[in-house]
Amino acid sequence: MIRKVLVANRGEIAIRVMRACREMGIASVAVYSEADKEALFAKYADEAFCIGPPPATQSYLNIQKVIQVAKESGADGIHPGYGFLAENPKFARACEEEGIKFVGPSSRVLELMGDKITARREMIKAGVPVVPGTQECVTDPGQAIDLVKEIGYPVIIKPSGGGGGIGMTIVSSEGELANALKSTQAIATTTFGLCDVYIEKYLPHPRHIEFQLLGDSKGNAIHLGERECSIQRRHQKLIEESPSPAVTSEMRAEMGAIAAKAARFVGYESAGTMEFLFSDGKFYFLEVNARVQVEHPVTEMVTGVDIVKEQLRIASGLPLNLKQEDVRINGSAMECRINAEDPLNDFVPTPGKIKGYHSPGGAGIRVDSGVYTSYTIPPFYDPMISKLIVWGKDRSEAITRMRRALYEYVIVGIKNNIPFHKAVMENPRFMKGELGTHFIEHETTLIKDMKRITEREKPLEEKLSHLFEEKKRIAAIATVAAVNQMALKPQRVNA
Ligand code: MV4
Repeated sequence: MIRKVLVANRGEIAIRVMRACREMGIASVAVYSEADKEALFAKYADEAFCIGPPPATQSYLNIQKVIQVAKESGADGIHPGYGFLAENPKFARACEEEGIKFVGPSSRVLELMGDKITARREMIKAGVPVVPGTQECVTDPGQAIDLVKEIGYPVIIKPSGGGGGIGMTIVSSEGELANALKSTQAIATTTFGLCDVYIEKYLPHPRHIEFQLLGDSKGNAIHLGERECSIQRRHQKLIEESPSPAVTSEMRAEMGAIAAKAARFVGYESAGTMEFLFSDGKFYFLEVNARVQVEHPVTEMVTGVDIVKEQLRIASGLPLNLKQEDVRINGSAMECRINAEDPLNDFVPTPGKIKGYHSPGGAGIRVDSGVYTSYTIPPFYDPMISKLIVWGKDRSEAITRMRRALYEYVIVGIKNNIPFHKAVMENPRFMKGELGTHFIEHETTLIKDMKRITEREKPLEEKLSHLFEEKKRIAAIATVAAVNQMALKPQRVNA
């Protein structure tokens, strides 16, 4: 068994990993930047080392420094969390060469999945359905025009070195193709250092559905069902849920089996996600996320599997703790990402000091966070405050609980996107499960709804900021506030 894990990350995911370590009797080592001296994760760890200045390039992305601290502290494993070095094959290789276990797939698999053209080709070989498109890198405009004649417009040009939506260009007619190809290659080169691009048929209104996978070092792989992540804005997911309202148990069994088989095919070790577009009842492979994801708790809530503990067991050479037939999807879970951003001002980041903080609790609620009262969210990183995850016996109960929890949540001092989540939780189409990747732009009433919600809460907010300054009876007040808010408008869900 791994005995000591260095967590090469920050914030809530660093704490999430350290909590799993603590339950397993594994010691934890934090590395933090100068901006994170007061962060909770650095205090939670058994040991903590400052590794450099605030910019991530000089701290959390500094491979040499992270490896050096791992060696000095005697860590025999490194968990990369998500983002930063999580899918960096060079980092995984450096760990392999130093004899430190990287808690994730091998550098070979990271390389294979990191190049999206290679990943697509591997998935085709493994029998996974992909979006109609090119199998090779497209370089020449004439060649592109010929290829798209077979696919048909509209198409989408994607950088092979990318993923997550950055630098993609939609092309609706042949006249635009040559220029679009050139500009996408240019963006690909500057953003990812690789000019390779590929072309796919563009699906106009898909749902974003991903399967959670676990593979061990013995060649076993299973799936833990799907998550629907259609509510996103500029490639940032805001709400995720499992199961997807669009997926039947037959479809889940069929696609999950295909995804797990593909994981075995490439020799996938650790936790990972296979991302699909879902359109007209069909799944199309997009890419593999070779890491534990932000939204993994949604799957943990409906399956009862601790995904991070499984990662640590797998990294220690142990086989999977469960078989496919042991996996049951129980009830419904949903996650709202609570961000320090102003949803009424184009979602601009609003880092700063949290003057008052009270998070929701009670039945079916989980809050993963790295903040506390009087903590200052630094401006250098992702402005996520917390993840609010709820479980319900069905989707309707999950939504009711999410509403209840959002109205209990008190964050004083910085603007945040709770009004956005409150507005979505009472959106008729959301309640019916009618989701798609263009949900936010299509639902034009959301802004008006957020304004109404914010106005309604103004008097309360003024009262709360005063009381929080006095630090008095915070929990009681938050509860009263929640009851008051709920009483304003009785809500019923019919999903
Ligand atoms: C697509 C697509 C439609 N058709 N691929 C966005 C995230 C990344 N993983 C893949 N993405 C997409 N891929 C095909 N063949 C639509 C998206 C997409 C998107 C693309 C460009 C700009 C905004 C977008 C928002 C949601 C989904």
